[in-house]
Amino acid sequence: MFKNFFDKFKNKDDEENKEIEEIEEKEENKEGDINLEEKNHDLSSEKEEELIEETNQEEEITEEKESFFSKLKKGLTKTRDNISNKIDTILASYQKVDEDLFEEIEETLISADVGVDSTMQIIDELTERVKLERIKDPQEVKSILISIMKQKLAEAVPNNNLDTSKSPTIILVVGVNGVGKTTTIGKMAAKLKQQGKKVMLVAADTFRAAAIEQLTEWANRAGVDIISHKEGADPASVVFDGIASAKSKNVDVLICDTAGRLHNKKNLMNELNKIHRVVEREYPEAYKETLLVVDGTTGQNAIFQAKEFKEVAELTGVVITKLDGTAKGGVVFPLEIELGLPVKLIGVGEQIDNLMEFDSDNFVDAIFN
Ligand SMILES: Nc1nc2c(ncn2[C@@H]2O[C@H](COP(=O)(O)OP(=O)(O)OP(=O)(O)O)[C@@H](O)[C@H]2O)c(=O)[nH]1
Ligand SMILES: [Mg+2]
Repeated sequence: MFKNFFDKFKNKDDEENKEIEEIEEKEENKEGDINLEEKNHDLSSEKEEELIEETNQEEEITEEKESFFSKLKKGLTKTRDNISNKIDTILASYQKVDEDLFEEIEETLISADVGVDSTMQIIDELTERVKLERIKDPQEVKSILISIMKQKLAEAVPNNNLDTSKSPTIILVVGVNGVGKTTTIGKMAAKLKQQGKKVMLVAADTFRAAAIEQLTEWANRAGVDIISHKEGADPASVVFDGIASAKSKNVDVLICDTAGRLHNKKNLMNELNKIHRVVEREYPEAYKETLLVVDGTTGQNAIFQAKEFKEVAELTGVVITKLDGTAKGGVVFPLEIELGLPVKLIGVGEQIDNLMEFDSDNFVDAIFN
């Protein structure tokens, strides 16, 4: 509307404007030389400022990357001690590369919960590469091992990204009790809110009142809305209400907490199916993620849970929590290599900002460097 208004005004005064422009042009040409000099001066100082700004931005990005990496390293201290330090000691104790050396590396990986299958694949490839590249010095084995571990993860899961760029997105968070579902949801909500997204939580773990209270606390901490019913309510109906509210408030990301305390697989399957049906029916336009949360300190148990949940739900990714408190960070490998599940986030502490995006190269670097 305003544009039309101004356009009209412009037409009316077009002739006058032309005259003024011509006069201004003449005047400008007169002062041409001086202005050019000034302009050049302005341009060079502008460029300088731009350069300084660019350098500052680059420095900020490098600093961010560094603080991300040091946070990751700190979170993985115990796993690093368990894998990297042991491997360093082994390599230092060998004069030449032989069968025993490979066996000791294999034992180390298995004891750090890398999983038998994944370890075998890694060791087979390591043996082959060492032979092919005629490696004689045990010290050179480490960098090859690192590159194989990165390669194996990248081949198994090319993309670990938790995609929240689409709006609306609905994330169902599942997992057995005590693994860290509610805490992870709180951390995720805070992160997404910081990115400028409108987030809403759904308390579909109606198993006990404390679960609803705990999620409400996290919603307050993160500064986002929450939809909840009373203890014992039908979880699918809470999700139904959550979707209705999300639609009316134009929410970008709706995150649903679910109960982990179900008696058996059939119960779990029924409840998750019911929730899925509601989501499909009421929110077909939403991009869906179903994240399984596993507790990193439980090692092989986490793998077992992932297998079970994979059978009853269409998982799009895994969150491994409590990696700060465990030397069993190796579980990433069987989850991705044996089960093909993308690890999308990792929990490295109880605080609101202790949730990190998973990147396989960074992960391997953090446990070896
Ligand atoms: N150290 C550490 N503790 C964590 C992390 N994530 C969660 N926790 C702790 O794990 C405990 C259980 O977390 P919850 O979020 O309540 O787990 P849940 O899966 O929702 O449990 P239920 O609702 O009982 O099924 C809490 O004490 C959390 O503080 C983490 O990354 N690191
Ligand atoms: Mg919970």
